[in-house]
Amino acid sequence: MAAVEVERAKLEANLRNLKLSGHVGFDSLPDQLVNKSVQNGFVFNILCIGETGLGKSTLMDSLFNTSFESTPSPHSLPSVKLKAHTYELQESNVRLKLTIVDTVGYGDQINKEDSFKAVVDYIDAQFEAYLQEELKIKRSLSTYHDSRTHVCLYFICPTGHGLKSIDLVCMKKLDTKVNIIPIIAKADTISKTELQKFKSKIISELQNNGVHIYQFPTDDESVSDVNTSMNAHVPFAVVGSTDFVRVGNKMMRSRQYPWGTVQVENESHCDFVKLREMLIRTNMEDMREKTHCRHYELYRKKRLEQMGFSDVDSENKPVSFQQTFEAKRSVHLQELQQKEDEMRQMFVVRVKEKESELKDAEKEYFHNVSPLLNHCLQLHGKFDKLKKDHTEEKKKLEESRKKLEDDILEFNRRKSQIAQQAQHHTLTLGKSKKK
Ligand SMILES: Nc1nc2c(ncn2[C@@H]2O[C@H](COP(=O)(O)OP(=O)(O)OP(=O)(O)O)[C@@H](O)[C@H]2O)c(=O)[nH]1
Ligand SMILES: [Mg+2]
Repeated sequence: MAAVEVERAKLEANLRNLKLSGHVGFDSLPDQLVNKSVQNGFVFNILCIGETGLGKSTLMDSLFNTSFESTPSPHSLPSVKLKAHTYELQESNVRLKLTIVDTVGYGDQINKEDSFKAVVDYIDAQFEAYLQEELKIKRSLSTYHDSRTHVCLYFICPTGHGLKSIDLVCMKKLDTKVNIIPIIAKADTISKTELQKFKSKIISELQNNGVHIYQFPTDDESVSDVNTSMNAHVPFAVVGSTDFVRVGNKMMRSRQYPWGTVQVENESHCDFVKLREMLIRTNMEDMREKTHCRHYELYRKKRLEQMGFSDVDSENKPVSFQQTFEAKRSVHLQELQQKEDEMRQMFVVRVKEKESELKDAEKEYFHNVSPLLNHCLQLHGKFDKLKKDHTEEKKKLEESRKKLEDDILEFNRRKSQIAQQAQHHTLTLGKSKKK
């Protein structure tokens, strides 16, 4: 026996039953509870899963005897989506915040393998939102709008041929997350004898595939008889309508055909009244409770375990939240330290690698580039020497040219001088001859 259970058994052994000698007043506790609940109002969330045009919106209008806004969906959507609408309803002094979630495009895709995914994700998202609110330090659960799905009405096509695989797959995925009530939609399209066979076929298919649908509770004496008999009528064959036909002096919700009228609220025509009775009038609170205590609890347990929390340690001894947190923290710090060491080692290795790469590059430089550079330097020296020689040569040539030019000038001067002298001599000779 675990230590906690031993402790509890000890406490119970010390309990004494006492009889009060007069009226104290705590017998008013249930009334206090009722008053408080009425003041706060109630929340109820319905998820309608069914193929496009199967009568989901019409049935909701019929169930709550009102007209919720709705637009028909096309058959061409590439994937399934969920649409939620919330309404504030009031009956006598009881306020109900009702959310109706509808599948849009369900069963319209060629590949229906993932049709259930959008639904599962939606339900999980509502659980997660509630869990996050619950885990907050400053939480306000009393004013929080609880959007967890309390019931899923699964609309079955009135084919008369049992369930489609999409129905079985989807219900199987959802049966641990939500209270499923399967209903046969548009039941006015099936004959009475066919309907009985159809119902039995659906139930046996659900059983054979291990799908757990919601059972109306039979542990409460006040409702156990009615609930037991109603459990035998599931799946309810329902008809919905937005039209009213006068029957006697009353306007009745009905569907009129050339051959007669189907009255929605007539129990010999369909199971609509049974569904309304079970869903709204008798078991609404049970569904709210099962959602919180069974389905949400399961989700919460899985999520907290995923996060690494547990009520017991590896030796099956109870551990507190703080101990788990501290253990997780030290593991985390160790991991961080290990990562830091690994990174440091990696850094050292990388630096060494880079150093050896640099050395190799240096070696290669001296091996290949340096001789080239030497050769270049030699060439450069030779070029400088040649340039110097060339300048000197040029200078010498320039001097010789200048000297030559001077010589030519001198020569020309002398030549003209001699020429003048010669002319003068000739003239002188001529004069002397004439004499
Ligand atoms: N025969 C029959 N027709 C019905 C019933 N309920 C609704 N319809 C008709 O089916 C058509 C579609 O009904 P809706 O209530 O819009 O169906 P829905 O599932 O909400 O459709 P989407 O939102 O477009 O997917 C309408 O023409 C309704 O009059 C029913 O119980 N029997
Ligand atoms: Mg609709």
